[in-house]
Amino acid sequence: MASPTPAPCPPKGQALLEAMRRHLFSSQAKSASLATIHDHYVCLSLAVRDILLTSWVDTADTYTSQHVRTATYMSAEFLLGPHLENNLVSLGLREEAAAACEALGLTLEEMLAEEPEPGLGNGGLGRLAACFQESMATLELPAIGYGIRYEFGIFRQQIGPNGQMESTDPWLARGNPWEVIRPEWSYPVLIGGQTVIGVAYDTPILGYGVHTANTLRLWSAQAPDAFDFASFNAGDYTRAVLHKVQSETLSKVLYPNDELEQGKRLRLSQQIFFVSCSLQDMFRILGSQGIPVTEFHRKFAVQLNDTHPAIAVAELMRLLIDVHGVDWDTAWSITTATISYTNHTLLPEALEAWGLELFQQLLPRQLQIIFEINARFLRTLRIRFPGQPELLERLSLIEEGPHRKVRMAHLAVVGSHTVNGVAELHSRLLKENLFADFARVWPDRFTNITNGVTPRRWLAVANPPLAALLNDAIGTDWCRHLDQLRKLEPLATDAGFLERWQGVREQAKERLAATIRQDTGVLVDPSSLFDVQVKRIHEYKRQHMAALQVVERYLRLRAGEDLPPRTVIFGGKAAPGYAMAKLIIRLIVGMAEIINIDPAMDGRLRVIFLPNFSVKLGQKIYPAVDLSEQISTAGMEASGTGNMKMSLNGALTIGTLDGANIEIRERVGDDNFFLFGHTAEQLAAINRNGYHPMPWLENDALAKEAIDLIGSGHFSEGDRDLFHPLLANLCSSDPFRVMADLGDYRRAQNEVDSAWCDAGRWSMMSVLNTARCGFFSSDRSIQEYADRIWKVAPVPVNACSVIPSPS
Ligand code: Z57
Repeated sequence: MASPTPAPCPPKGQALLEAMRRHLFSSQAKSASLATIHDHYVCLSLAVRDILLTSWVDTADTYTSQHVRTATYMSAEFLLGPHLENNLVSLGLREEAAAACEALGLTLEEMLAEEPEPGLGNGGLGRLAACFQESMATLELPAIGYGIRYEFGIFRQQIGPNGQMESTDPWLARGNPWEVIRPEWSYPVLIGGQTVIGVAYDTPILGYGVHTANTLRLWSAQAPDAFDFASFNAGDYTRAVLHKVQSETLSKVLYPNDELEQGKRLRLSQQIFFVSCSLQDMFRILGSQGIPVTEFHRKFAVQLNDTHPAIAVAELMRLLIDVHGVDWDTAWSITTATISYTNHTLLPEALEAWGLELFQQLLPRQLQIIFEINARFLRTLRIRFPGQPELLERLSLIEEGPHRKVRMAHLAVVGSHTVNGVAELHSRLLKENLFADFARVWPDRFTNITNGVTPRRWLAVANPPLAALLNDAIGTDWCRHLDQLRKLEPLATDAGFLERWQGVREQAKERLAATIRQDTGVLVDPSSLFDVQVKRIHEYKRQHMAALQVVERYLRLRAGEDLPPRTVIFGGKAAPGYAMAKLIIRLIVGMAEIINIDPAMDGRLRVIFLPNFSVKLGQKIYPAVDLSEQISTAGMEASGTGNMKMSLNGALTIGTLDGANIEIRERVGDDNFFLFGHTAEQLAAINRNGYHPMPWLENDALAKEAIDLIGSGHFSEGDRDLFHPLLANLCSSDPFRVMADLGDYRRAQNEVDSAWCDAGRWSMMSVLNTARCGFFSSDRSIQEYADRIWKVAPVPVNACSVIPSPS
């Protein structure tokens, strides 16, 4: 419990400075004369950590003594981004930290730049998990995040003349001041007949302006102490060490695929590894609080972030039955009362299905349990739907055929009490397509919770000038209650306010221009329209459609057309094995090389590929976006969250009716959104009649000219073959319907050009985007999960002193 009489706390700015000096000596073992910038960064972080430890320890005490119901979020990815600035803002200490740095002859900016980001995720799914952790803490919800402490996060991307090059991300190489190892909390996991130990590493997740600091618990793989002692005794020392290395590779590296399942054995091992450790940890907590195992579902709600942790259904059954002696039926009630599952995609290539052979080798007992779950499930179906074997085959947890597979999505649906999609359209399509049969069986199991993003990182931290303007104009409440942004609406027509708004936007664009200069060497005009598409490179997101549009613009400018100046900025990683995505990057880089030096452009078109898109870089980009490109093929982007970050910071969207774009448009108003493209329904109808891109292309002289120019080698130093795979694909099957949407995309882009020319109106639309985006706070998403799925209530943590409100 927190102490009943709060002790007075020392002034925090002074405490920071003193703690930095102390840590230089006691943690870094250096004098000021030898200290590097990185040493100072570590000292500042440790000083901040000292301050937040009070909240962290008090939070754990409160949760333990009050036996609180707890939400656990299981995710193979947490794309956290740097901690330091976020923690400073949450503690209301940014100004104090800046002052402490200055007292030491440093700047806060150089400290922040030193922090390597924990890139333990690929894209939207991992970043969502990170936003959710922060919102759970801010809403004072008892929660634990469970995942993997990858030693190497998402690869670092460099861009050369041949496109993407990958290198490793050794983010832990210089230590990590934000984690605490808990060797006393480690658990054995049996995989393929060998035991691996998972050791807990805890990172505090601070709530904003509250005393709550929740825990993100990541598992690191270790060989058992007495590892392969038998072979060691037999003199085969090297073999023993090799085995040790093998088990420790489990948490070595994050698989760099977003929305592609490769069926790799190490990946399945990672999944059972972190899921089993997490569930064993929950049993340990239960036991330490004297709660019987049959109350598991009252103590814990477990959210599965996609199917990566879906093995939890079988593993929880195994632990209940084999380890804790519970009977099958009771175990099954507990499991389904505990688990719920979020689906994040409809793309078939992303749906996990593990070959039975591999499963049997690695996890024989869990497979046996899955078979039993399936047998019981199919039995009830046979009674409810007699004479429909095809229905049973479609619903089975096992995919039949020459290579039988375990369908992880089916395991997740059967083992959960609730299944949710991540935007209205996505959740509807889930019920109509992917899970249509399940929706017949259990219509009430399916629901929607639209994604959100945290306004702390994505507004307060990323865009301090905008935050200051908001504080001044509508008060400081928006940061915890993002709906308050509504108060901006009347200011959208206030000339004085619009001028300040413009000033804030210019600052952000100048800042990004400086980053672009540093990272690419290209000078861009901060007064030009910043047209931005940053996200993973994937054909369904259609970066190649945006690229075609840029080539068309280039042709029109060369032909003498008068178009307002634009800077088109791309960023994003391609999975190292995804050739088409890498070719798209290569095309953009080739275009940039030619267009940026063409004097005929006369400063009216610049193309930039910003290397190594990351959370850190995102924080610089999102505030500077004028036009947000959200152009996926309708029905394919489950939600999108970058769309929310941009709109929140005052960007206008050009987008399709896909994912959360639809809900953004509904809220900001159709006058303040550039809509184009076929709807998911229209595309389905087109598909039924057989789609071919040629008829669309034949009537489109400009598109043809653009494709011919690319094919001529204009952007590849005369190489006519380089982009052939991309162009041939577009002109033959065009799986993502680029040609069907290209003409309407151009029309919408022309509307953007005209709208941009009326600067006053553009500013007003920009304000209205921010004003009407409050719904897309991850606080709102988490409130919905807590109320409708987890049934967890806030548990305030007693504060040592009132945390100062942010400046
Ligand atoms: C991933 O980043 C997403 C879905 C997946 O199935 C995998 Br694997 C990775 C993304 C969706 O593509 C986005 O549309 C969505 O906004 C995000 O998950 C968070 O829900």
